[in-house]
Amino acid sequence: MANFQKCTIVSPSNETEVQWVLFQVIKCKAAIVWEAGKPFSLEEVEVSPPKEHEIRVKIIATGVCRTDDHATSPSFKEGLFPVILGHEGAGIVESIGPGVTRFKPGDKVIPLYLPQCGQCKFCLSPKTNLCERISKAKTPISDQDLMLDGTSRFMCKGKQIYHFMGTSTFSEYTVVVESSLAKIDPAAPLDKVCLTGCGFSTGYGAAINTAKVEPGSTCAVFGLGGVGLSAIMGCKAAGASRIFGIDINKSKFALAKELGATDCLSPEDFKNPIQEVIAEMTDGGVDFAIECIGNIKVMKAALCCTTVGWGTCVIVGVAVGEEGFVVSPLDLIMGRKINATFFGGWKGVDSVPNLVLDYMAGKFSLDALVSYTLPFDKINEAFDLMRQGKSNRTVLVY
Ligand code: PAD
Ligand code: ZN
Ligand code: ZN
Repeated sequence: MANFQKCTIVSPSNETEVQWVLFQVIKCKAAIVWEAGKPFSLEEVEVSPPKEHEIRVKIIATGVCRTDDHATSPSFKEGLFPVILGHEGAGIVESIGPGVTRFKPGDKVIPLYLPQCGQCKFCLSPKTNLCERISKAKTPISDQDLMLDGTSRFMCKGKQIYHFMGTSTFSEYTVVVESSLAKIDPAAPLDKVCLTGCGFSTGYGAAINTAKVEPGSTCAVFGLGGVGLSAIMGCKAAGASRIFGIDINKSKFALAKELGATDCLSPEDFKNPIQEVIAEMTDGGVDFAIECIGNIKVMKAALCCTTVGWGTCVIVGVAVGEEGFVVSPLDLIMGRKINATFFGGWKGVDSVPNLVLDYMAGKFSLDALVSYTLPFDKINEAFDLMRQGKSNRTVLVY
């Protein structure tokens, strides 16, 4: 009887029933990247039962974020392969491991790539949303390639497959640690609120929590993908009076304006560098600039388009394989500030359930960010749409 437990299980058709179940390996569909730079390969994987303080989740929907694309790039040196990527998912708890108290089968949940253990010095401080479980990672997206016991819960063709960011939502079933999971409202539509698992929360929080955009201020958001458009929503919610949306892809401008941008600019339309153009239009520079691309040159431009005295630049974009950029001490002495955000500054276990409720109460739109909803099997098409600049977010449903 050692492997049998009485528990509520969720069937593939999402019905719940109480059964004595043998905690067994589940065979399901997943998208594996076998080598850097290679497309996603749809495979049948074996997903082990959750161990102590772990939860096995049936993923219902997952967004596709640029960070997953960075992680497949050969220039991302810390990447481990074969891997199951995906970090913007929503699902239903299928089974729980020993010691789990906050969740039960059937709960609707969002996996969190930035955990909140609730006990470490970072979790206990209101100054950061970092958690010790991830604080020693070389890069924010290199950690949690395996579970805490140093093993994987995924096998395919006899090989161990790496996890990604502790979430691996490109698998129909995934296993996550209890502190990497937020419980959300049972009525939440999972094919929309999955965006609170990354893109929306990051951009919106970059404006509200990290930049701390003020009423009546001027803002510039560089990059109008899912993250940048969410930053525009954040600037608007914070009461900014003028919001520049900057992108080289002008097809992004209409939605940016709908969501709150007052001026949309393409750097390619001007002879002068975009930071000079913005400074001229704003009497010396904006109060807040937010970089949502992951391009070192644009990060520098974002800093330089802020006003001396108090201009704040927030970096959101992840630049992989890049050296960094030089900041002149004079910029800092003249009062410009530079900051960056990890998951929009939110402590996920506490905040994501509230963001979901705010969405359900109509405080902001996630629907506008979803350019396409596709079946999971079309994952490579979803990435092509992003690379071609044709989508802000594609949501894949299982
Ligand atoms: P995306 O690729 O959907 O959007 C990027 C946008 O930038 C596109 O609209 C591009 O056209 C535009 N763009 C590209 N180059 C330029 C340029 N030189 N000048 C102006 N515009 C340009 O990406 P996304 O919205 O999914 O993600 C944006 C970045 O944020 C990306 O680097 C991702 O890795 C990072 C990210 N960071 C966090 C975090 O916690 N810090 C979380 C989520 C995503
Ligand atoms: Zn992301
Ligand atoms: Zn912690």
